[in-house]
Amino acid sequence: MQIRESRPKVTLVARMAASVANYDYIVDWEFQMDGLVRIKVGLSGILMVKGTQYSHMNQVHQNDNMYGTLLSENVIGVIHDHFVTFRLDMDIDGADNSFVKVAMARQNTGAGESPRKSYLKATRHVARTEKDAQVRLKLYEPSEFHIVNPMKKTRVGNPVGYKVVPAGTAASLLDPEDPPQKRGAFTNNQIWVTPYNKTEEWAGGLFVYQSKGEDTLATWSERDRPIENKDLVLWYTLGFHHVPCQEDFPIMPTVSSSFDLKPVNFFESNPILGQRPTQENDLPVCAAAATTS
Ligand SMILES: [Cu+2]
Repeated sequence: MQIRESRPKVTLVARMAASVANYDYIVDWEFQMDGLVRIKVGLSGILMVKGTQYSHMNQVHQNDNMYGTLLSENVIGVIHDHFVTFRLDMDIDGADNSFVKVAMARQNTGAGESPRKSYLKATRHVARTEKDAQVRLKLYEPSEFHIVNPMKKTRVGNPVGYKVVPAGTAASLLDPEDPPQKRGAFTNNQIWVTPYNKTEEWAGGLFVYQSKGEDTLATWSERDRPIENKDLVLWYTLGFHHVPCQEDFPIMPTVSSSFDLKPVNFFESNPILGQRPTQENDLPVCAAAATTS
């Protein structure tokens, strides 16, 4: 007898929408049944534009500094960035956690050892202090980023953890000494880990527009405090570079990106298996067409 079964995927979504100046930011927290938490950010709004004498690109000389795209007659959409930072007060099976970078690298085989030239190796590095946990993403030096509870182990002895899984993001291109970059210095890295401190809540500081960057995540983290087996806060920054295009005008279609918090040796096996259907009717009993008549 062949048993076939299908179930709808059920995801709990908690949505928050914030109107900030000329944009709306839609933040979705998706809680999935396999333990994955996907955090999505969607941006829509009205572009920041400036006036121009140009009404057609044939009037623009190569050396003219437009710093944007001609969207319509006499309207330029200026190049800009968006950064959304998440303050994640992680508590994996208890308050005291550690941050582990799992770096992947190519290992070359020795001469005559194998017909293969290379294979992959993963090396775990437990971050001891804050500076050890500042991460700039690199495609050709990949790492996984785990938050683990070193005191809690699975049946086979792995520390229980969740990993932060970056997806599409962007790094700031401004000069580090540029005033907006000093105020937004939390964008200097995509990941930071700090020991929990209730006064350190806003990555750009409390009074961003009046500040000289003296109260940001970057200044707090400069103290390089110990973060091993401590109550930790993980900061992840999602970025978007935006070179406007005509489709963004006069109102923008939604642009979105996301990152995941994914269980890594948190469950003993795939937590989906053996889960009960959410409703009785979710579990159809299928039979071959010939036997149903
Ligand atoms: Cu934009």
